[in-house]
Amino acid sequence: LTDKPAVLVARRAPEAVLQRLQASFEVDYHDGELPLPPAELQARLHGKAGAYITGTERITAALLDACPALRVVCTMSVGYNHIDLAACTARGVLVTNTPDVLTESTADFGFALLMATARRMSEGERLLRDGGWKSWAWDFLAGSEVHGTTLGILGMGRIGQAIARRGHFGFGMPVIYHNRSRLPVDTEAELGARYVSKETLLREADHLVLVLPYSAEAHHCIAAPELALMKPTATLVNVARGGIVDEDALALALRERRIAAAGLDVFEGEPRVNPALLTLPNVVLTPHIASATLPTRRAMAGLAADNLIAALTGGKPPTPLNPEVLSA
Ligand code: 8YV
Repeated sequence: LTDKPAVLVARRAPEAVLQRLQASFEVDYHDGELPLPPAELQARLHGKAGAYITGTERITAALLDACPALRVVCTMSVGYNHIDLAACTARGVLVTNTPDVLTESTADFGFALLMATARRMSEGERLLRDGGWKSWAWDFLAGSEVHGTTLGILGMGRIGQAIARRGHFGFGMPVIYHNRSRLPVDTEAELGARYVSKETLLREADHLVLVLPYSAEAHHCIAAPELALMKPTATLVNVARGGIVDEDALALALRERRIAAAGLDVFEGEPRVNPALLTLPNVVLTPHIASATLPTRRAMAGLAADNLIAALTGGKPPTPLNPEVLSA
């Protein structure tokens, strides 16, 4: 018998992180790449004080009610739309996420996806691998310009600002953005960013990057009417959550060339991908890897562990989402 708190580590974690957790806790470890089915997640969380999860395991009010011993949920992700935060707060369950440590690598990937999409990299590689590279023409695989064109950002949080910085300083791009709230004037000046309405953003962006958190309000906020406002030469990039975009409407707009191309790292039903997207030439599709560098993933896992250890050993969790439960 041990007096260490019991926790569930619900997905494979880096070895060093697991060892730190095992030093502090009685760890029930799901050493797998697939998420636990919801019923098994609930069964294994029962009686545990803490949960170390990723961006996939859903934490619902019903699950919380079935696991009354649970005091803290630490997700190894910055997004937390998979967690019912209000239900956690109402039950005094602390929730933590992993902001900041993934900002720069996610912005790198967002910009890379923009480049790959505008410059038709996947299409070119597919053609080459399929033996279709036979000739040269002046417009062979000619794409859209990136440098000097207008970069639009929907959702100007930490990652949005990091992408804006890359566009402004690296590629001489005028930046326009729309967000729930305006940035301070000096931050706008530093990023060369201009606040505009959502409609102006859609109309004026040459490359539009979605980096807003997912919520009921953000669900399908890019659908047919929004796509209709975009330039036929524009590209759309999504590194946020799939549910922000109406994928059927997007596939139609891409097929009819009402926008030029899209780069998507996230999908509404992932890991399932809408078949309408899979057959289009003018898309770059990646399997939700915007934060996937080893240093960043280690930092995210380490921060999730820091939060879990602090929360259950009387320390101060570094990145709480509902710090009010700590003072209750
Ligand atoms: C994660 C993410 O890879 O942080 C997020 O919100 O979407 C990604 O960085 C994913 O959620 C796994 O935890």
